[in-house]
Amino acid sequence: MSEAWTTNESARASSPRELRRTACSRDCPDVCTLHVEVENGRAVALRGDREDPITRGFLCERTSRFLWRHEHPERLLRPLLRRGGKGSPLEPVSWDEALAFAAEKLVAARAQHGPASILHYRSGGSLGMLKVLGDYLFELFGPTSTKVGDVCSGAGEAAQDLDFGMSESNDFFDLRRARAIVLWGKNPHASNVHLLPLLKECRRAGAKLIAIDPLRTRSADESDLYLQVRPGGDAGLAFGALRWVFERGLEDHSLASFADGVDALRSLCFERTLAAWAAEAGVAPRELEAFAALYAESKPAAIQVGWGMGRRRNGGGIVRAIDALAAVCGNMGVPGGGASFYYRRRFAFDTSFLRGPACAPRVFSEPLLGEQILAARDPELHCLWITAGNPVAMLPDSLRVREALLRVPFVAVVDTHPTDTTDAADLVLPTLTLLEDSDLLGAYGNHYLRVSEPAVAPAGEARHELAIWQGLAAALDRRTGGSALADSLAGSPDDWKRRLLRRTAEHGIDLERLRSGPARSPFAPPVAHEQRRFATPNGRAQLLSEAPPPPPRTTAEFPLLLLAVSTPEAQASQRTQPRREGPPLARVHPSAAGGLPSGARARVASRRGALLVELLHDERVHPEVLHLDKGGMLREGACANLLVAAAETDLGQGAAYYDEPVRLVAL
Ligand SMILES: Nc1nc2c(c(=O)[nH]1)N[C@H]1C(S)=C(S)[C@@H](COP(=O)(O)OP(=O)(O)OC[C@H]3O[C@@H](n4cnc5c(=O)[nH]c(N)nc54)[C@H](O)[C@@H]3O)O[C@H]1N2
Ligand SMILES: Nc1nc2c(c(=O)[nH]1)N[C@H]1C(S)=C(S)[C@@H](COP(=O)(O)OP(=O)(O)OC[C@H]3O[C@@H](n4cnc5c(=O)[nH]c(N)nc54)[C@H](O)[C@@H]3O)O[C@H]1N2
Ligand code: SF4
Ligand SMILES: [Mo]
Repeated sequence: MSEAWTTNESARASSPRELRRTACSRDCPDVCTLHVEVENGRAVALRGDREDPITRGFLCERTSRFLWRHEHPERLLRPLLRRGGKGSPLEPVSWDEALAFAAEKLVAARAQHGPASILHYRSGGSLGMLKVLGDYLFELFGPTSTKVGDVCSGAGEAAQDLDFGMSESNDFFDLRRARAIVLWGKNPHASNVHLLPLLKECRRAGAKLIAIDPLRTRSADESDLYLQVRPGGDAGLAFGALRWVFERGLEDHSLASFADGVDALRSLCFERTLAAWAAEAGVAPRELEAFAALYAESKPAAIQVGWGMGRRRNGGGIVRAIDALAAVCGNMGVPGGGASFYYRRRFAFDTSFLRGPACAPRVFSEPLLGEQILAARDPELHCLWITAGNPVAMLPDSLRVREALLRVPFVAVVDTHPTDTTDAADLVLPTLTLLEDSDLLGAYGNHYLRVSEPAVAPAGEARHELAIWQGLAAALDRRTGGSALADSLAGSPDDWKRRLLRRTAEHGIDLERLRSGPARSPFAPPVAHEQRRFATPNGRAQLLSEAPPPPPRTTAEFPLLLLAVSTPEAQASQRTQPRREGPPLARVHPSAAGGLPSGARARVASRRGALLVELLHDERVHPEVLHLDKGGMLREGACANLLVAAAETDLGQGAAYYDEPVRLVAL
């Protein structure tokens, strides 16, 4: 259990306060160590651990306010079932009834239509590694259909897999050795706040900061050089910078010894003038040159590639172009360098009991989920099980996703709070919040491993996900005879943690060690791709030889591109504070408001739909962009994704969220 002790402060008060330590499990690169103050069994305050080298004693806005969400009156506290079928209200039922109902539906679907008629969809409500046990149950029961692709980082990871054999980053603190740092489509003030103290430190030590973003973010203000690139124009910027480098012979002198495709890349860069590349990027030629000079002449230089850089039709190609710039300038496989996109968070854990999508009888592409469910035949989809995700609000083409859920005869959702997705579900099962949960965590923005342990007891009848899978396994076994599923899932959360930690334990990182604080993964070298040995088939970096298609052109009919990106206030669709009254705010450059005044209500229309918004003029937004907050839901009238067509990225089956042309329509 968690360490617990009485503070001096609370010793003075009559009711003792305990401090409990756990880890934040949200889909966030940081994975903070949390201190939870508990009074009479209730969490009353949250703080960031001072000793955790990443957390440094502070939390982000969304989690410092998490108690609001944790104690929200709408919190799911009992299983809920639509007894009267679709359209009837969700009514409380016992766990036994809920699990028996689910088991009956799953067993009938498997018997009558085969395991391909069942799909388990899991998303990022928690980064806890024990969440894979839900995947495990569906694999054992089927294997059933599964999702493939990754709307979050699929394109970027696939790009780096091609270029470098894997997507991996130098140690978090290695940034201290960089002479220049590029925040390429990355807004740490919103989505990676524990990078900020390190960036500040690096700058004080003399590193130059470069920001590239169609939105002038706070980081842009703090940088030495800011380029307001055209949305999706980044490949042009990278190729232009590469041309500048090749023209001056500034490429790494040993490039040919570790990279394939140098000549083809060079020819590609010389196909256009610097001015033409700058035009594609939407920046002035002198800005492109200033960027190329600062990046190429600062040795070493580190690029921090934002996770959103791949979320375009040509997003994989864009990340490949950035990778190529890093490699050509000699910044790969060296301290202080890198094109850091992802820290391999799952790699340390032993999940060898899972077989993965290769064993599935059918796969559904995550970005195309709605249309693929509707189109599914032989068999049609009969059961959809959704865990830790709100696909209706968060996947593209929200109305189509909702239509698909309403069409599937049985939809079960495991969540902590009501969402657009529970609104379309037949059965809703309540699970634990991050303050109640017990799990193992690996971060995707640093190499630390951490353990979460319950700070408070579960609210109402909410259950640990493992207990839900075990209950469902037993109910399935009862219907089919035997005990195979329940036997396979047996064990406490700690038993499973130990199982997943088998490999790290050989290096001294076992459960007991993690309980004393975060530990760096023993498998992550301080410098990724060390000695410029890459995990590609021939051990060499693979430079791209073809330019990705240019970014989408805005048209007279749809003069803006929708950019709905992270807001500090929410974790995707999970709010931790009340929503402001009225329609969501849409920010546009004053020159792009079509004469509508700031504060006016208007409709944002795309080819897929329309959304009522309140307009805000904002000089910081690129004139071709309409900015909304990520995470709005249909139930709040704020769902940006109802505007977005479902389309896959060029690589990795990601979602092209940021390519949607829109226009403002006066009311
Ligand atoms: N507060 C908060 N934090 C979060 C999340 C959240 O919802 N809220 N989500 C978490 C998750 S799931 C993830 S994956 C990460 C999100 O990681 P990201 O998606 O990378 O983060 P964002 O901050 O949404 O977007 C980063 C920046 O990319 C810029 N950008 C968009 N298009 C382009 C382009 O074409 N070129 C360039 N150069 N820049 C572009 C945007 O303007 C934005 O400022 O953050 C995590 N952290
Ligand atoms: N327009 C636009 N759309 C985007 C993005 C964007 O930048 N722009 N970003 C995309 C990205 S990067 C991502 S990762 C996705 C995120 O998409 P989702 O992962 O679907 O996002 P959330 O809204 O966080 O939904 C997670 C749900 O899990 C629940 N939950 C929390 N903890 C637990 C738990 O322990 N167990 C279970 N079972 N449930 C839990 C939460 O209450 C919440 O309802 O959205 C994508 N959608
Ligand atoms: S959401 Fe991220 S930054 Fe916020 S407390 Fe959790 S891990 Fe830390
Ligand atoms: Mo994400």
